[in-house]
Amino acid sequence: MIGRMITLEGLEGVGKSTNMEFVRRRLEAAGIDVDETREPGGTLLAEKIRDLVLDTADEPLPDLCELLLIFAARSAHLENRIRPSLDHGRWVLCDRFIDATYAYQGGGRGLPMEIIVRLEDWVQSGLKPDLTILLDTPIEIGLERIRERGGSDRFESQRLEFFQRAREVYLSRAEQEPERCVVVDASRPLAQVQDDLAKIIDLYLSNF
Ligand code: T5A
Repeated sequence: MIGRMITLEGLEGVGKSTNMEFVRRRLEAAGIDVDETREPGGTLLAEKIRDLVLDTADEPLPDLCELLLIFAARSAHLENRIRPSLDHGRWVLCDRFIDATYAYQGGGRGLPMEIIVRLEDWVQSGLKPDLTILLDTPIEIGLERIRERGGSDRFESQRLEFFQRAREVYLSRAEQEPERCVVVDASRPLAQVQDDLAKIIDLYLSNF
């Protein structure tokens, strides 16, 4: 039996981390063995790369270098964790994956999409999430939630236009791949967001 891969995506503060546990529990309640992970990160090596990408360093991180680090982390994550889990029939639940790369490095940073397409082909060799839930809010709402929570990393200090471009890429990818992506309005109260998540997961499971 081969496992399935589900990703949660969206901009800063939309509620991905908050809802990961909810989705995991819903899957586990259906008897599914879940491997919950995140990107960048998910293995010891990939978490070290995550620190390089997120920490505000003394030396500027060029955009292309950032992109390559993210794919380097993904390569370790895929070979050392995601593929082995899927091969053992586990379901991988991942906080961000390839859509974040198109949104942040392609949309936000403005790197050519063709480079990302080529790296995706090379690193992922066709592996894509089976289901992606895009939590979407107007940018100001997510950033306000982050401000209330306190602390910020290299991305959270970007300008509004960066997130506007990233959001447009997220939404356009979801529109182009409706069989894989579901968009949830995450600006509503958490209980309503989780009602939608429960329905999405139950519908997905009903197809097995
Ligand atoms: N990145 C990642 C790339 O640039 N390219 C890539 O390819 C990949 C994979 C990762 C960074 O890496 C970048 C993007 C990211 O900037 P991260 O910390 O994993 O960083 O991701 P963040 O989005 O920064 O994580 P956050 O924790 O900031 O956002 P979440 O997880 O979406 O938000 P969450 O769940 O922590 O919630 C934020 C606050 O809002 C509240 C929560 O209680 C919390 O206080 N909240 C709500 N409040 C009211 N109503 C609701 N519905 C709420 N939902 C949550």
